[in-house]
Amino acid sequence: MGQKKPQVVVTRKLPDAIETRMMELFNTRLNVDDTPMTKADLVEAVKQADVLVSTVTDRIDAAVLSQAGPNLRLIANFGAGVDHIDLATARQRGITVTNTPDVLTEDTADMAMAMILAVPRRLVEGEHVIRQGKWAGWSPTWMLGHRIWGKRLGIIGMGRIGQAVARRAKGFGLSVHYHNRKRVHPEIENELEATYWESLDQMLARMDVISVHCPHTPATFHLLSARRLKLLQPHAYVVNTARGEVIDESALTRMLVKREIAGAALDVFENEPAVNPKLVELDNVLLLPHMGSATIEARVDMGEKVIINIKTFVDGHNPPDRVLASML
Ligand code: 8YV
Repeated sequence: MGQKKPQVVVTRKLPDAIETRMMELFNTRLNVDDTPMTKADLVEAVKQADVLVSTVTDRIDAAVLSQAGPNLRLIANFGAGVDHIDLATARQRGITVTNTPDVLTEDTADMAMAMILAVPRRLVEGEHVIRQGKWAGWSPTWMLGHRIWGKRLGIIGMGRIGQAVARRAKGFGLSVHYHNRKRVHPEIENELEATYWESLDQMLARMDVISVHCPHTPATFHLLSARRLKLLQPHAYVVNTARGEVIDESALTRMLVKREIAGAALDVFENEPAVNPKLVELDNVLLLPHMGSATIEARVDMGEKVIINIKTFVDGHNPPDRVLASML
């Protein structure tokens, strides 16, 4: 006789192939019209589910978890970042949390690299000129941006994605600098020809481009504070594909408005999907709607990871991508 299938509640629409496989393997409740769940929906979901498949748009805080039914044993997050889940409360209640690292590394790094190139070379501005019918023809001194080759890139957070960005940056002739809680292995440092800065403040003051790749945790909230942003050189660019909360968005916006730094490329924001309206008015800023891992390949692979995490967990094993509060 087969094992009883777990009740799995999926909070958002996932790729078809993933949903179909989940329907085969588990008692799955899908969200086919993809309406983001309200707090009340989430409470209902945690009451019913053995396993909750969450995404970045679900705020699974202590208030939600306090209403979880006795059966909720696993939150299998679709995504690498877990800052929307109260991990401490989950642990207290004996709920395991898993995520989907690795499979989105290369795509997110591609997006970061594209953003590192796009603002200094004014890609979006140029495109707008043509679409608005304002191109009067080539001129030797018009639409000049800044060279990337030979400049210094400061990476904040040298984990998987930070390293993948560093490899790309090397190919574009950038010299790689980084700040991380821990210095990475000398072999990796050598391969990337990367310079470690124990002091983030010192690194910020010397870089041409800063790219953020650390998770959002209590320790990294507003890591790029108003004070630290002031350390940047006036010709510096800031790129963020990690989490909006790592940068004080209001302070960054004020500096961009006053042209105290050269520009920014942001794929993530403090209050998504809201974007500071002042940012939208600026031409030295590229704004993207949290698209870092948005390839069909990444989203299918993320779904596969979710399935593997659930399957191993319900079969009584440690799921491969357990998130431990001590990792953060
Ligand atoms: C995902 C992300 O799209 O994985 C992450 O942490 O930020 C994104 O790439 C999102 O989290 C899916 O839940």
